[in-house]
Amino acid sequence: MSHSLPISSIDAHEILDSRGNPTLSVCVVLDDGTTATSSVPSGASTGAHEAVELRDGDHDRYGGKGVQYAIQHVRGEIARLLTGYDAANQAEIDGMLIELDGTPNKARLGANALIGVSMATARAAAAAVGEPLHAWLGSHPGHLLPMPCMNVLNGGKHADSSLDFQEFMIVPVGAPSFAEAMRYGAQTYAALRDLLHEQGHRTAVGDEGGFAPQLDSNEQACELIVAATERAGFRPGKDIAIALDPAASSFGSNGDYDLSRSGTGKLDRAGLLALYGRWIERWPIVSIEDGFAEDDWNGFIDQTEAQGKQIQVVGDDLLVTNPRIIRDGIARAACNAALIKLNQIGTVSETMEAVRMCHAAGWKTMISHRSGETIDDFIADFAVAVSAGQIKSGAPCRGERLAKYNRLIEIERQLGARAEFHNPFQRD
Ligand code: 2PG
Ligand code: MG
Repeated sequence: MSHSLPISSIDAHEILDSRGNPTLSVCVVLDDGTTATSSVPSGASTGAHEAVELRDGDHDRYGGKGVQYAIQHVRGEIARLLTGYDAANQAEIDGMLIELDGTPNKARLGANALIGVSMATARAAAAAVGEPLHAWLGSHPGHLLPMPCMNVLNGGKHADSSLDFQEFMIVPVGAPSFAEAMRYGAQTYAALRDLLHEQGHRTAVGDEGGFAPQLDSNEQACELIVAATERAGFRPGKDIAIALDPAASSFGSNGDYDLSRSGTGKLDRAGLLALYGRWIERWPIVSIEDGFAEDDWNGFIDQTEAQGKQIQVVGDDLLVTNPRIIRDGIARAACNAALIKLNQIGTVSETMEAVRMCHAAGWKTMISHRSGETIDDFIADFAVAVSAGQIKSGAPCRGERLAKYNRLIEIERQLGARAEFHNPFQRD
């Protein structure tokens, strides 16, 4: 099937993300009048090797976080280059963006500029041919809804809580459908709020919608999740499992880790691995992301070897959705899954390539939001398009988090009997 959907104009302007920081809204218009927009998310615990998010650095405006240069690049160089080209040819458009930028990490034009254009182009093409975005992006008919991993307790760089670990997620592994998974998650989240309240903890939420209490230890977070699961009438491990994103680069490097914020103290690589081992025995943990720092490849390799049969070992800051680094990660058996974030690499095509590479190696994938988000729900369609198997978009709380989950509920409804949903952590 060939399409010719020439781009007639591209524009961008500054909007605010969920932390009140500026970001880009990009608009692509086609010759036939189809108009599509996308907006760009932003991380707080970013990997050192992520594609570069271009910020103005003018401290009188948004503390230096303005994105006026990135916007000028979209309106200027990028619009001039892409006008007249076929929006239906995503690979060609993305290749042109990469070449125009000309740097290995998209530092010149900004990955925030590039991903905004790349996503809006995909959306415009899908709209022009009258297909849902997930069907347009999917090279084979993808009908698999992802397992939602909901971050219900926030720590690390995402909250002022006492938790060293950034994310404690609940995973409704026993749910029969995506919509039911959201119900399991939301009811457990509500039970957790009641428990925290009864115990005299704050129930204010962090950046990703999870609670951010002052607990006595990281362990207490897992205890509370299990208690909330039971209180909500679910079975820990059978209905609701736990996934962690310690985001260890934020409390350590090179094999030395400092868990003083929670009172655990300092641990070396082996000590941290042993701690995860005890946790896996004690709680229904199915996945640990960035359990070690991004420069501690040996930590990941050791964990995959020692614990990779029991749990999913996910690389986020380690792999930064970069096909070149993922190839290395696969060769070194550093993980058995990758976190996938479009803005870490900067184009839709490269993100799809990253997912393909993972699946070809037998790795699992989890599509991810950023801690700074907008109501753009691109990642929901993307997760279905690539049969990712998992998604994380924060807690079932805060509109920018729910936008993605609610879009997936809609996709599931639209797919009807064709929709598939299963537990990616099922052991045969
Ligand atoms: C992560 C992400 C998303 P951030 O570490 O996985 O939860 O956080 O967007 O701050 O990098
Ligand atoms: Mg992470």
